[in-house]
Amino acid sequence: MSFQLCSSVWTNAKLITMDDNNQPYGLISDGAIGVKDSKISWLGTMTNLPDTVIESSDDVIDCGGSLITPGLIDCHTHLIFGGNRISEFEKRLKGMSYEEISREGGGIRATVDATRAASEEDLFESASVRLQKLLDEGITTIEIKSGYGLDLENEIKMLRVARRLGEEFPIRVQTTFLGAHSLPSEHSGNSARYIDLVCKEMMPEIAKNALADAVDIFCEGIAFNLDETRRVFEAATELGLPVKIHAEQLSNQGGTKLACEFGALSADHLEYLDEEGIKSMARSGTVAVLLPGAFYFLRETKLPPIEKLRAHNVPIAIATDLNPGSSPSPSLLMMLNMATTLFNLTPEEALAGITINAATALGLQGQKGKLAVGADADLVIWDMGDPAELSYWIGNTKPTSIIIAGKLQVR
Ligand code: DI6
Ligand code: FE
Repeated sequence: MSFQLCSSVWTNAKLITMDDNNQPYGLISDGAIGVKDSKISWLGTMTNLPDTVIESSDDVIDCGGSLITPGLIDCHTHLIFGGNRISEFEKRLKGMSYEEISREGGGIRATVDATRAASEEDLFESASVRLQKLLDEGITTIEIKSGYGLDLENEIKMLRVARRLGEEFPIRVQTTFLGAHSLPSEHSGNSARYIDLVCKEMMPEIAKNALADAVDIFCEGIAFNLDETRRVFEAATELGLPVKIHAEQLSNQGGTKLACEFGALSADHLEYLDEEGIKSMARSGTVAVLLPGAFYFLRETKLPPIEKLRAHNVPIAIATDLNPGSSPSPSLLMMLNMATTLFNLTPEEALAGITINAATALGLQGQKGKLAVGADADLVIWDMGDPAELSYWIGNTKPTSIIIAGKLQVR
């Protein structure tokens, strides 16, 4: 037998590589892609596909002209939580605002109570149901935040569940410590003391146990201010953890600019971001993660500054923000549709937002989010002729096949 370059090869496919080849979507229209040992080992046009590759592969799958995209990436989720916020949703429908509910002690704090009351097993079970829905849609990499425990024990409980999801599901899980999501009621009126706890006790313990891949904070009038954000970022940097931020979601506090000083991977939400913040993102290579689900569900009317982000070449990612309060949607493809209809992204920009740019937002550029030799063999096959179709349907779009780390997922 000749040297085996690929153990499996998919032929006659439209490859949506999302890799720069001067074609929209990095398209290779009559392509083939081979994998070996969990990586992409060959990729090109059918014309250039060597016979020896086909002859030496264990498996050759004819795609009959279907699309193949990189595995999709949801780079901002709060997948793990107890309970739900249906009654709060009803209050908001009657006119109460998200901020009013939060100031009354509802909102994030209500989910903190329910998450603290839930066992690790309960949290694993409920998060598994949501994760399966994302997997069924072709999501092969996900970021999961803590932030509903808000004390050492419960933040660790959430992060352990996130790590276990990464072990028991084929999906790659990146975890984020979001201890500074909201001030827990037992620290009411003493934000400085809680931030002390986050920086001096929680974060070092979490880092020691390798439970977090990054650190996040909610910088907002109803959450933490710039000084507190700086303290959290300094502590994270000290521990060698990259940072990201929930910023300018409800007001312009300047959190993005500060995050960029710390080389943040991403700044997320950004409806109220100003030009100064955009310029600092361009300088630091920070990804703008836009969350159309939260924009829609909170009935926000101020659009994120898309035109200016484009003008300054800031990479844009799109994510579900899946959480019980502001974005209860386990569908990244629904977000793709909303990114085009609500935020005026082109279908190509939107798809880059859940592939190549989402990979960069997680620090996984080169490895995830594109079809290229040497990248992880996470592929999704779609019975579609045009990649714009991915953002065209409003929900319930399913791929034909999902391959993760070179392995076909049996569903
Ligand atoms: N902004 C959000 O949209 C989520 N967290 C945040 O900081 C919402 C979290 C929640 O309402 O439970
Ligand atoms: Fe969020």
